[in-house]
Amino acid sequence: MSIPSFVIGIAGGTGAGKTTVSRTVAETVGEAVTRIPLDNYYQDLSHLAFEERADVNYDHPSAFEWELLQEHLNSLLMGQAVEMPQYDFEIHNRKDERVTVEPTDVIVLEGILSLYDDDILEMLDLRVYVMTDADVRILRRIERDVIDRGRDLEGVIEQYLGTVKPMHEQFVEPTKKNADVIIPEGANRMAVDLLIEKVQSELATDGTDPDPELPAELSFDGPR
Ligand code: UZR
Ligand code: MG
Repeated sequence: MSIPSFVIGIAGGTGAGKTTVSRTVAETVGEAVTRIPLDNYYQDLSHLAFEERADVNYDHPSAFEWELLQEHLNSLLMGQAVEMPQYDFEIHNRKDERVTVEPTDVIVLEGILSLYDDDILEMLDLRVYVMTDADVRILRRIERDVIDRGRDLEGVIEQYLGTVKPMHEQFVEPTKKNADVIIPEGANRMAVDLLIEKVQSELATDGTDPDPELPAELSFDGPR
């Protein structure tokens, strides 16, 4: 177990490629990286019937349990393990079981509104926005929801036009201005490689002085 030294947030619209980018980073760098999908922090809606849950606006910030996410990130940053909820898209609800997540050197928070909440933004060392054209995103979304999540095409279109698109424009897209880096197209290999290099260099300098040989006024931590 370790105290995380580098926390990355990866935001962007549905189908932008956020999960692919963060999975590629996690798989390439290895076990020093822990992925926190924002999807797992959708509110617990067990008190609602399935039909009511299907009608919830999951693209609005109020759909997420921000306090729990903050609490978990804080715990991880203090070196404590958390019991992370799991989300089931087919039933639009949290699963009963949670998984234990141990803190590692690098944490990657990934989800549509990862760059939305001020308190969360403060915890992030690197803020990334994956920017993919809306037509590509809706095609991916149709493929994923119809094939992987057993939804029908009409429902996907209705949801997209009814909530996904307007909420994207109102809440997700504006968070682009909070980003340090914008990745055009999720699977952009060069951008992902640069991200991986950055993570690896952070791991290499973890907890050490940038260059102990340099006098303080010349080191990066010294006065500018
Ligand atoms: P990503 N979502 C569902 O479709 N059902 C749920 O129960 C919970 C979430 C969708 C959500 C959002 N929107 O667009 C998307 N709707 O999951 C976010 N409508 O996931 O970032 O992987 O696309
Ligand atoms: Mg995803």
